[in-house]
Amino acid sequence: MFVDEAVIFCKAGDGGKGCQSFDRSRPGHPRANGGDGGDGGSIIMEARPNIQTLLDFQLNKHYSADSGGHGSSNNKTGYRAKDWVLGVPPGTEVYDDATGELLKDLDHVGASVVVCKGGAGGKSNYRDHDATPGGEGDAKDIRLKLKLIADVGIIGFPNAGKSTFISRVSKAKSKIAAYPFTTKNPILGVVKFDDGDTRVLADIPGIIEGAHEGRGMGLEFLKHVERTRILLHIIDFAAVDGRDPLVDYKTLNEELRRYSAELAKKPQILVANKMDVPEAAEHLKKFKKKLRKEIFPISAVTGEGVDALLQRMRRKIEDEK
Ligand SMILES: Nc1nc2c(ncn2[C@@H]2O[C@H](COP(=O)(O)OP(=O)(O)OP(=O)(O)O)[C@@H](O)[C@H]2O)c(=O)[nH]1
Ligand SMILES: [Mg+2]
Repeated sequence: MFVDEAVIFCKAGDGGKGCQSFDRSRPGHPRANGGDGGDGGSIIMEARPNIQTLLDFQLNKHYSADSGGHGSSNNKTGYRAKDWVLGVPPGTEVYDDATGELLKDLDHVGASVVVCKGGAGGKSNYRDHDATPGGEGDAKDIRLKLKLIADVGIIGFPNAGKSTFISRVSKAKSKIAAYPFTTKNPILGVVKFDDGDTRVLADIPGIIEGAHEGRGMGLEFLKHVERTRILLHIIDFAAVDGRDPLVDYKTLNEELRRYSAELAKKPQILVANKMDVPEAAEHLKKFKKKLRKEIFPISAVTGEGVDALLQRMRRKIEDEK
C-alpha cells in the first residue's frame, strides 16, 4: 500500500544520571570517584533507496530511543545509548507537527536530520562538585510528507494510456485496464537509454474535470509531480463516445492550474496516444488545426512513435536542468 503522509511521536532517550560517590579507602581523605551518565539516544530520519512509501509509519506511530546508562562508582561512565535511525523514502519532508516548521526536506538518498536530540549524560561528582542528573531527551510529534522524486510526471485523463506507456518504456508494473482509475497510487518507472543513462518517470492516477472539487481521485496526487522537471501529457486520440481530445487537453490543464499555477507552468510534452486506432489520425488532424503545438503521435500498445518521444523527453529534461 502506498502512504504519503504520516504523523508519528518521537522521544529521544534521556541522559543517564551522574554518580555521586567517594573512595573512602584512605580514612579522612574521601576522594570523589563518581562516573558520568551516558548520553541518551537521538532519533534521526534518513532517506534510503528502495523505500517507496510511509506505510510503516502508519502502522507504528511511536518511536522512543533508549536512555543513557547511569554513572556508577569507581569512575564508571554510563553507556551511551544508540541513536535510532529511521529510514524514509527519498523525497520525504520532515515537519515539526506542533509548529508546522519544516525541519528538513530529505530530497536525496543519504540526506538525514536529527528530529529529537538525546539528553546529555549527567556529570559525576568527580567532574563537578555535585553530581547532576542527565538532560531530558527531546519529544515531539513529527509529520512526514512524501513527494516523490522523478524527472518526468505522466498526467492525463483516466484511460488515456499512462500506465500502458510507463509499462512499455520501463520495468514498472502499473496496472492497466479499460476502466477509469485503474491506477490508484503513483508508480515510479526507470527508463534506460542505450548509453546506460536513466531517467525516472512517475505515473499518477487519472485526473478528470472537477478534480479540484474532489471528483474522481481528486488532485492530491499531483503533489508527486511537483518536483519533476517536465510533464508528459498523454491524450487519448481514440476519442470514443464522442470525446474531443482538444477539450480533454484544455480541461486537464485547467485542473492543473487550479491545483497550482506553478505546476501549470511546468513544461509539457504533448502525446497523442492510441494512434493505432483508425479514427485517431482524423482526430489528430483536427486537433493540430486548432492548436499549433508540437505533439507526438504514438501508440503505447504497438510502440509506434515511442522512441522519438523518449529522445525528445530526454532532451527536454536537459533543457530544464
Ligand atoms: N488501442 C490502444 N489502446 C490503448 C493504448 N494505450 C492504452 N490503451 C488501452 O486503454 C485502456 C487504458 O489504459 P491504461 O494504461 O490503464 O490507462 P491509464 O491512463 O493508466 O488509466 P487510469 O490509470 O485509469 O488513469 C486499456 O484498455 C489499454 O489497453 C494504445 O496506444 N492503443
Ligand atoms: Mg493507470
